Amino acid sequence: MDQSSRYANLNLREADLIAAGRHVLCAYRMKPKAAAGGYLAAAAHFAAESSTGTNVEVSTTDDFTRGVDALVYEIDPARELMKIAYPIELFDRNIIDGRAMIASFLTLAVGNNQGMGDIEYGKLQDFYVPPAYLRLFDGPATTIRDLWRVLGRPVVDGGFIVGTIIKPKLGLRPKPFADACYDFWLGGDFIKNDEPQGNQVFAPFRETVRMVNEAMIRAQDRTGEAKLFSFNITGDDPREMVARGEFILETFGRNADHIAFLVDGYVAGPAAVTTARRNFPSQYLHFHRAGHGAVTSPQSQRGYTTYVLCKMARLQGASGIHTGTMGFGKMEGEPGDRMAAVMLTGDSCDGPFYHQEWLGMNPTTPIVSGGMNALRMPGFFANLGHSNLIMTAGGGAFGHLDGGAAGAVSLRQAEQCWRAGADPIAFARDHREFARAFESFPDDADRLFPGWREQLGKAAA
Ligand code: RUB
Repeated sequence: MDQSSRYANLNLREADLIAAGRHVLCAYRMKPKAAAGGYLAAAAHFAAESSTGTNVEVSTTDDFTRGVDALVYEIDPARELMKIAYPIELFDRNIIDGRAMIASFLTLAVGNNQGMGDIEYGKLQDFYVPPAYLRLFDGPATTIRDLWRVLGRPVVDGGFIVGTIIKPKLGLRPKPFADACYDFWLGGDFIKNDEPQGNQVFAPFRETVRMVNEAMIRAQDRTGEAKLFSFNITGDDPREMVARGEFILETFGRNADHIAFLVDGYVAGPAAVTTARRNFPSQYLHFHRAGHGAVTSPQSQRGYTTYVLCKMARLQGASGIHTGTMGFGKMEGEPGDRMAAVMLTGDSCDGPFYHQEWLGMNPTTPIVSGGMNALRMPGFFANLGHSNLIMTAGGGAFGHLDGGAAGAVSLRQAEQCWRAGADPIAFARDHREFARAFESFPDDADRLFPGWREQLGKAAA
């Protein structure tokens, strides 16, 4: 059934829709199946299934219903581009406080439409949120400014936060885990749990938390610097997340503001993110995105993009989210991914299809992670253009030949090298830990800095 007379209006102008402020606008890359009856008919069915309709007309529809239909307002079949306007009334709101929820946005915009029989694929590329809907989202309660404050830095342009992920990913008992933390903190600022670390039988949660607290106190005493830890509190059950969070804060006591809470926001979903955001509004909320590649990868024709994931995370209230390494690390990504990092921190941002005004909503820190080491960093920063962010390098710290503390120092020196605009090989001559990164990661050194062995000579040995 062709529903385009009801669910499409190609005369609508995007600028008018934005000016009226009553619709969430979504841009998809969509391809219909051959039997769909043409691009517009498929698009209209997509909009129907994502709002008030189904594949047939139902007798219960009335005039009010038709007033909240989602409408296809632009198509470009050659580019597989389809844009849909969703009236904001369609989206579910909390009964407890009238606030919006990302679960409802996803249920409509990336819900049933992902499995329709007449659609080959439809992937959400960008979305625009009008002010009347934007203000219903929590947004971040804490930001990188809170971490800079703990570190004793300026709260504007407080700079690079040197981080790691305790490796190995699994298999450390509490003592070696805490020892690794102490070692890294001698040179670095921030440690996060690797995302599967929690309450394994060989590393009971409470014992590990107590030992990390002791390691933090020792590292702070030794260095005279504040240290930060991001604990994984992800769970299927909100009560489990709250129990973990409360135990951590109680254990860290006077250092509780040095603690971030990490939530695996893709696998555990928006409910888990909001559990952390609302139960612990004073803590930095670290959105880890393990699993997101299943839908965000350029190889995946369905789902949504990394940009969309990041935008949803800011709305939900993530203080920071992983943005990938933009092609400089081990995970999929490309230099153009910086658009997501810019969107997360700005107040007025251009996305791939839409301009978004954030109206003062707190920013979300880009967290850069995945296969980074000191040698890959100068290129990364040159592409992004700033270093007001958190980078966590697991292999890049604990894979350093001289251990975690030297690894941390090499990461800090790499950022200094970029900021000074120095030639990395020349900089390495009088920065020992950075020089040793060349020996530690020789494949990267050969690829990025051919001739480094001859030029560095003894400095790296
Ligand atoms: C990093 C690591 C992180 C990834 C996730 O370890 O395992 O979980 O950063 O990727 P290492 P992303 O530094 O040893 O590679 O940040 O892209 O979500």
